[in-house]
Amino acid sequence: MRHTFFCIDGHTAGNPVRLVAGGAPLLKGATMSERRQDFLARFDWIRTALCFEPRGHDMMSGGFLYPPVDPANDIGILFIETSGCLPMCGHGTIGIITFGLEHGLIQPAVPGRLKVEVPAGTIEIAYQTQGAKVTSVRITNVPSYVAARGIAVEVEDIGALSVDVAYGGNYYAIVEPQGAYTGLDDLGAARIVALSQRVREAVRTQFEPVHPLDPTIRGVSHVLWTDQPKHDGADGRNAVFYGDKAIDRSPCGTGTSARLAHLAAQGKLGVGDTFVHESYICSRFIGRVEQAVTLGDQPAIIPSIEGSAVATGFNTIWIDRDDPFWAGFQV
Ligand code: PYC
Repeated sequence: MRHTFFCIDGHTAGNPVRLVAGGAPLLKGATMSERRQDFLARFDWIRTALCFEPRGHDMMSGGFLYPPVDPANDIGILFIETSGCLPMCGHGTIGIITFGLEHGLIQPAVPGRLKVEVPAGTIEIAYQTQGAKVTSVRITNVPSYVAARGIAVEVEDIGALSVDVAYGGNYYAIVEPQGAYTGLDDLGAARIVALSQRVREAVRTQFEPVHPLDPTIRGVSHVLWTDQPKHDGADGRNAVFYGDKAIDRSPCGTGTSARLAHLAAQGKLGVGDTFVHESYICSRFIGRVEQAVTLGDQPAIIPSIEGSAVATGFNTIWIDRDDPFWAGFQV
């Protein structure tokens, strides 16, 4: 038996995005969060088959378009990634919206603007075009906040670290330069991956954040290492670890949102301030603190992130049940 998925592949600021434009399963649920739970229960093999080797790789990420649950919105997105089905993915949204608009899969009610349902909530999009190309996408994201400060961890090969946890659509362990952590280039990619695995595990043994309004969103999934910017015009650089071995090639939309909430909570950013974030490979997103709000009883901000994406081609992917690796594998 063979399943066929028609995909538009590309990248946002260097990180892969696979928009699965044909083959999305019908999902049950009155919200995208409930549809996410249904997908995880019944269709997670589609995610592993499309994201893991041999059809994907450690960084693979993407999503499906769905009709919105609320007709006042334009579209729904369900994200898939090596790490699971994220509640929200910033680089994925920028790519999916770009490819969806460029290929006529998304029809905006108001040109230049979209309301998009994702499992973490409803986000707003403002986009610019030049001819048939989408040249920039700004996401006004879900409320973002700091969930914990100063979690002390002892990590093999780097020693004692103090870690904060912030939410920007996923929960991030945030590590600022301190002690033996002197900057990203001093660590190098292989060590960032190895240390991030340990930091995430050490934080998880002490603290499990739970979203104030949606208890299905819980737990630290990503690690964000902060650093000074490398180039003029940027305000900071990061390396974001996700899945088991990935470093985000983009500055990470939900990571940038979490970092904006983190800096706002420290009094280093206020409403209206922008923060140009460089990724590990020095691609950029422009973050901005849009609004101060509350989330449950937590002080929070509404951040926005702007970036752009490039489609690299169509990809018709078969998952053949006779293939010994039909559901994908990880090493
Ligand atoms: O851009 O939000 C993001 C993201 C999450 C994981 C990888 N990228």
